[in-house]
Amino acid sequence: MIMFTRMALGLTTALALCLPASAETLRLSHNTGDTTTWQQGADKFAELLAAETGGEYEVRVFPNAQLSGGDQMKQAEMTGRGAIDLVLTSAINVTPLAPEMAAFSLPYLYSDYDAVDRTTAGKAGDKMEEIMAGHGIHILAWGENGFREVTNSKHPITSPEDMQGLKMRVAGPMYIDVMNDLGANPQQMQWTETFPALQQGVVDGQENPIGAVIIPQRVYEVQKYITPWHYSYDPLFLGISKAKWDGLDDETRAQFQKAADEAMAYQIEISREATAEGLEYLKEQGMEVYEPTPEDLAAFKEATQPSFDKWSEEIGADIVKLFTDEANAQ
Ligand code: X2X
Repeated sequence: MIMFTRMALGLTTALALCLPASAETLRLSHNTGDTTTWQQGADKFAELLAAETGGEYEVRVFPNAQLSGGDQMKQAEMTGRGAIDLVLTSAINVTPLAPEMAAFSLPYLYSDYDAVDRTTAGKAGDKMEEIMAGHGIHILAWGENGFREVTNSKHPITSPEDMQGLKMRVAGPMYIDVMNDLGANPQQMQWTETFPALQQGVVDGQENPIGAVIIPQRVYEVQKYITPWHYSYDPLFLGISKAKWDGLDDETRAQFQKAADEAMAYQIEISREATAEGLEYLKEQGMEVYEPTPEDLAAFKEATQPSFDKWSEEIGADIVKLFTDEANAQ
């Protein structure tokens, strides 16, 4: 009996040595549904972090901004004060907290993905990380929402004139100004409320990236027309509450970093793949695609220049220059 107890104790001790004392659960908030590439990126991070840390950290992913009562703009502020551990959200969502983050999404800033990647990997990205750290969020890695394309239920959008009077759902403040430039009637609305609003005709249209959001959230079921006008780019970032980050030792930080880098590289890859094949898929689902000509794009760009200028002032000329220099570098 004594022998048995000793053995049992020995076993328990051995087990305790190879299993983490107690796994810490971290809550990750994002504001799209559980079918998107955002969710897939978050799940990948959870899986990689558990593997890296031998199960010491468990990440629970909460979609649809559940942790901030459905308010997508509140997630960042809550992460900043440590009420949420991790956040995966897009730049436009944090502009109430850090207006500088709107720099990424200035109308027609980027011509392609290479231009985007130069800024997230360059001085512009570093500057944004510094600014977000000032709001209590340590950015681990950049991901991708993508180029935001316009859809609606009324008619094809071929020119700024076609936007006249359309009731457009938008996510954030800068897009209100851009839609006003185009003569549309913008309305700020939570993403989670947008599908029913489109379905019931409360709004006529919306704009979102094809691979990351439009396809996985089945926007084609409630919208007929799409124009890939690439008017604004929106990056994702995976951020951790700075208080949490500051409390981690160097080894653990390296594990978080590796998991975040790999998860966001994966999230960017699947978003770009889904976007590349996306228009074909949307046609099969019954959507009508208008592919704008270079002249059409020039007209949209010209029409939205007032918002570019207004928001450049809001963001600050130095920061805008970091972005334009890197976006336009060859
Ligand atoms: O709300 C949106 O449009 C979305 C999902 O793209 C963002 O979070 C900005």
